[in-house]
Amino acid sequence: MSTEPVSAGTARLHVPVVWTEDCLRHDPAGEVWLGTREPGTELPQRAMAILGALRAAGAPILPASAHDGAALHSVHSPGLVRHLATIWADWEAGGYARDHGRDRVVPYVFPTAAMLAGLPPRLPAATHGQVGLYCYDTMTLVGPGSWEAIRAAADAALTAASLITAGQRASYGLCRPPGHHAGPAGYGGSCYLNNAALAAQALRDQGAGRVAVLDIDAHHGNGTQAIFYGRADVYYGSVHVDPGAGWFPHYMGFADERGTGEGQGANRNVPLPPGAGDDAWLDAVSLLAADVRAHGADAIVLSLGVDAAAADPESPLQVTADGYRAAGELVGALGPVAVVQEGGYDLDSLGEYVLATLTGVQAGTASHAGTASHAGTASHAGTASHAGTASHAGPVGPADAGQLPGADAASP
Ligand code: SP5
Ligand code: ZN
Repeated sequence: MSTEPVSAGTARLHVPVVWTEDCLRHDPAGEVWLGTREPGTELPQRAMAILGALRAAGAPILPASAHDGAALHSVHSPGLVRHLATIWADWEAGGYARDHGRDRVVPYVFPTAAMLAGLPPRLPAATHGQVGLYCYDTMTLVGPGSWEAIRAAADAALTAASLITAGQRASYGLCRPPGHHAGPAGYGGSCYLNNAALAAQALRDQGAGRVAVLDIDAHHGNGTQAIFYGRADVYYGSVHVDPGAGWFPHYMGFADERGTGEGQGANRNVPLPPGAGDDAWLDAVSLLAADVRAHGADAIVLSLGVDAAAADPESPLQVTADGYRAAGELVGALGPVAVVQEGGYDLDSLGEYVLATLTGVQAGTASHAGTASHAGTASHAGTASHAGTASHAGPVGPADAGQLPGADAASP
């Protein structure tokens, strides 16, 4: 190994990549934007592009292990989970596809506050009415294989979290569909279940006293924010294109959203103007990293969207692959990191950007190798001699497991 020539471009990636082909089964077949069906950008080829780049870099690829439905209820309402699991079968049984030419599930009535005028939402009798209770936009379609992929993505994130608990310094869940726009009881933004939130909650349940979710997708992770907004034990920090400048998710992601109750101060949004590049973006990541150090975290979940890339069609941010590598290093230095894939839609550069980020995470985590109190137990080729566990006072900040609210604080 020491005789192997290593240059920046060819360094091996040792971060275990969790992947299951079921993630390819979701075929949204476009998105309805402003009333018109468009081809959409959340394609199965995204996952293949990422997988190809990571495989070429020598990363170990591990299968996701299956988790039961109850694992999904740790951050989501049973109603949402049941809806996602059954809506396609109901849609087919209702003849919407066969008799009416509606080949995907799309809502058309939404129980907004403006409609309900204070009344509680009921579960509509009609299948086509029910969709709007759970799905908050028209861009997040459900089809025949969607549920299998949604489950697989959640499994990948949960497996990545378990690897951290077992002692890995870094892990990566190649999740598709993405998750950070999915909230406790609702989905949208091409997201169905919140993979990163599931990973964060799993890390808590497996012994991490405090967890931080850092979100560097180009869009604000409104779902993750909503899930943890009232909690001090899971910090959420996000850098994203300013929703106040007209960008999705439009209604959330502003700088004055700082958490509520016990969670006051444990939420931080750094909105950037359209056109912002590496300098402003990395300043924001540094600010969030400092916030995590001040707050304390035994484990980190990195919501990795690479749609801040200059070439990405879905965001006006102009971040380079070097910028992402630097961000990965900053985040990796904070503690053990479970990386979870979010957005990123430029098929030509996606793989390069994810690899750059994971390479940075790997370098960053090397800076705290051996600082934790006992060696890890995970045994994957190429990742040996890692120290660190999520269940002990972590490499950063105050550790205070035991005084913090438990998992039930997140019950939707
Ligand atoms: C996970 C993630 O990155 N979700 C982002 C969802 C944001 N989608 C916003 C779509 C806005 C409309 N797209 C414009 C297409 C123009 N042809
Ligand atoms: Zn995004």
